[in-house]
Amino acid sequence: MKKIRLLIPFLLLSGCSNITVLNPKSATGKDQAFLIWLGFGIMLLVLAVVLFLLVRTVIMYRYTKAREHDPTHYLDDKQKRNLQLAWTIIPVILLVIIAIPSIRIAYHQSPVAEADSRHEGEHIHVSAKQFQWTFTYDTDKKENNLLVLPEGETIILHLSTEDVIHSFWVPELAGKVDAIPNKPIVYEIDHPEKGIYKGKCAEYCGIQHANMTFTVKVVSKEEYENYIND
Ligand SMILES: [Cu+2]
Repeated sequence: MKKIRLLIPFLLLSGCSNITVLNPKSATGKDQAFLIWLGFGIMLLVLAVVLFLLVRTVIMYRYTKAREHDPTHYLDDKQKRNLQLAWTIIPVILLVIIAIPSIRIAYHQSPVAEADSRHEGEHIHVSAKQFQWTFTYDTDKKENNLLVLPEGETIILHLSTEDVIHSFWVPELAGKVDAIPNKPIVYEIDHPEKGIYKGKCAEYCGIQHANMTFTVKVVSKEEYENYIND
């Protein structure tokens, strides 16, 4: 009972709100969620096999007066070799299964320096400062704490900061990406879906950090054009 009471504050502290990164609304977010589920699935598989073997071993090779309790004692050399091969090769295969999509997605999504920006798309400048986000469009339209995006396009964000390090994060779309002083970087969001999302600063940046939030509105291409030409 005492142990259960000890657990309660941890449950409260863990926060029970929806895990929005697992409800992605952009191609970028979907790739990230895929990696989370892939890693989680393989972890569950490994856990199930290890628990099964543990319970099986504890029962099959439990101590009795009649025998010694060394499981490998009952295996011949060939069985031991096969076991060692299995627990070497299978983890390598699992790591390769995780590594291939991880490297592909990480390479595709990594923020790059301005000079290395690779793709065409809607360019938007994102400037962070304590404790506010400013979004500037090609038409010189400027707005604080509201980011409007066209649905289904490739969005190219040019991230910069006027003071300390901040981190751009829209859990349902993409992020977290640091905005670093004197080092503008480019980050892409692919194919956002229509909707209204919450964004926040994900790097502790000062006393009002928790209030450094913004709203993301993904609208049709037409509404977007009207907005930035307004
Ligand atoms: Cu911040």
